[in-house]
Amino acid sequence: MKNKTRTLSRRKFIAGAGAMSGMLLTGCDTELYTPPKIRSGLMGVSDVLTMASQRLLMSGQGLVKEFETGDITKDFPAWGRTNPEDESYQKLASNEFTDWSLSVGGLVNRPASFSLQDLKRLPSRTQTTMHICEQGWSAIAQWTGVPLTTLLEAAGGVSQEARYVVIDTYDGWYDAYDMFDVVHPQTILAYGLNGKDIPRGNGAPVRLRVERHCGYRHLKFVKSIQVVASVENIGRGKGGLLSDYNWHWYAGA
Ligand SMILES: Nc1nc2c(c(=O)[nH]1)N[C@H]1C(S)=C(S)[C@@H](COP(=O)(O)O)O[C@H]1N2
Ligand SMILES: [Mo]
Repeated sequence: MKNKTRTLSRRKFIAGAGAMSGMLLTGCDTELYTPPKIRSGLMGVSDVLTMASQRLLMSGQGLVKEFETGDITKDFPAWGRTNPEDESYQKLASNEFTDWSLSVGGLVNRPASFSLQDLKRLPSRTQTTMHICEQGWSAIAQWTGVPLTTLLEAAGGVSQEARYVVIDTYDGWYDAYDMFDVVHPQTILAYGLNGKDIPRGNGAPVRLRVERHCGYRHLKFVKSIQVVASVENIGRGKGGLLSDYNWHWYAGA
């Protein structure tokens, strides 16, 4: 956020619209997040992951509010891109994504590819959360998917140098997530929306849920995942499509 005042007034606007009333932590509330205190000074996230004791790291991280199923918004919007034109995507979609697979590469110990069935066989998490789009709407839905940490562990864990997870999608969006977001318990690769497979418009077959962030970071139509030490060589090097092209979500929205 370059301009704090405008960011805050934007949030006040959302609160004024009643979308965030009574909520402590929610999507977009990145300012409230304080990095956890770790006893022995600096400790690489990769160490923490390989020690399988992410709880130490996560203990300082708040969860966003989770709602009851009765709070779910009828007809969750399909917003932004709703059907990637990409030829390979269309081919996969025409076959119910049976041939879809997610490659997990880069700084993982055992690069691997996961089919939708593989993902569904891994331990899952279900969460009912409020999605807040920076363009002025919000809605509650229940998402089911694989925690990103679980997936990285299925790929052998990450190496010492790992700092970001970069996600590419079938409509050309990409973004990078730091390890605090990656190990956050509510960061999942979702394949279910309100108990059913995610519909095309909401990012079929798999979309990211990264609950503390605004709508645009919840990438849909996930294509591949790579773990990197730096975002220098990703896109134009600023860590995501929107930063690369100077699109600031609060500008004029
Ligand atoms: N790949 C991709 N991901 C995307 C978008 C998009 O156009 N393409 N739109 C973003 C925005 S701005 C929002 S608010 C949410 C919308 O998710 P929904 O369509 O499930 O409501 O997806 C985000 N992820
Ligand atoms: Mo959005």
